[in-house]
Amino acid sequence: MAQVLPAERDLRRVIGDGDAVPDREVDGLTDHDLVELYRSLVLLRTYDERSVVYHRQGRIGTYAIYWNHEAMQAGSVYALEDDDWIFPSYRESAIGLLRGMPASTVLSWWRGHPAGWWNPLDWNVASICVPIGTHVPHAAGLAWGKKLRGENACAIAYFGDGATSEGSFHEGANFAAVMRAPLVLFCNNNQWAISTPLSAQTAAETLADKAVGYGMPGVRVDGCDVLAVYEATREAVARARAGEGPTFIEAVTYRTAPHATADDPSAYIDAARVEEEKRRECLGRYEAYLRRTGLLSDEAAEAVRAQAADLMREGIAAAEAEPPADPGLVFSHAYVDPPASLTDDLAELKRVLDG
Ligand SMILES: Cc1ncc(C[n+]2csc(CCOP(=O)(O)OP(=O)(O)O)c2C)c(N)n1
Ligand SMILES: [Mg+2]
Repeated sequence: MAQVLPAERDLRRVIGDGDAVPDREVDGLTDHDLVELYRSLVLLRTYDERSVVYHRQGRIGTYAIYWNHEAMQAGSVYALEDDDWIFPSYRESAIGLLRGMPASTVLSWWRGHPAGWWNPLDWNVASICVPIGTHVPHAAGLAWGKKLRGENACAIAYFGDGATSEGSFHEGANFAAVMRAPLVLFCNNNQWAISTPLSAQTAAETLADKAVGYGMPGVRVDGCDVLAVYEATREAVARARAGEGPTFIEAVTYRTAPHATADDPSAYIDAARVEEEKRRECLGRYEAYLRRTGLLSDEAAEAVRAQAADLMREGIAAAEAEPPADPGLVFSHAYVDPPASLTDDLAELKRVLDG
């Protein structure tokens, strides 16, 4: 029997507050690693902030904002090897950038253009999953397959607090634990599922407690602390590679942006809490940490930001240079034998577009 410990209740932290709470160090991380993590954070932040502007300009469609979720994504991906598979939800739409995927590809996805349909094998990044939690069993299956083939790679699935109420989360978590699949279950607990607060989502004291029921360790980490996220994920990955099965990571944060560009959170959110959380947002905290350790100058920070801004400028230009998509694609790939009504709908769409 696997020995299952009660979930770590306390939030794991590495970055202090520059005052009473001291900084810790993560074993094995070099100065180069620390600066690379900064690059990742800035890249993701720049993608997110530019995307909101592009949305307002009508250049991309509805967009799921991930502002202040960057530390969870950058820290966890940095703990992976390139052979490891990433299964993102819409909240991690741009996570492929950390593997070198062009910004134009992700922007095309949000433009609803087929240039945004990448081949998962090219980056070991699965398609962005919009249905809540349905990618968890996919990730568990892929991880189990890696184990059966004797490969060393693992998989990580990203999902939200709301996803832990879905059947597919349960099925994937249970299956991975029973099969000892090399899987990391990474829960972004931003405390909201659109307008549903965490208190209405679960009666469990913490989400990490759920791990115990599946027979896997559960870890709680400060989701705004990129180094704590890295450290926790590195341990989970080591367990996975050692044949010890999955780990559930609950990264705790608070959603400070709307759920997506189509949402108006003023109807339900606590505005004072949002302001408080914004003051401890993950990029600013990491920047302050790097300055305390003497690893980041104003010039270096500016150069990293300028590089990310250039990448986005080139990305949107490349996405907009794509030839218009064939509207027929909307009707493809769903049916082997499309029903007659779809043929009629396609003909009508073409008439409207041509007219
Ligand atoms: C199966 C399914 N049911 C409902 C929805 C509608 N929906 C979109 S986002 C969302 C909230 C998900 O919240 P959470 O899992 O906490 O992720 P977050 O958006 O906070 O990252 C819901 C219910 C969906 N996309 N898929
Ligand atoms: Mg959520």
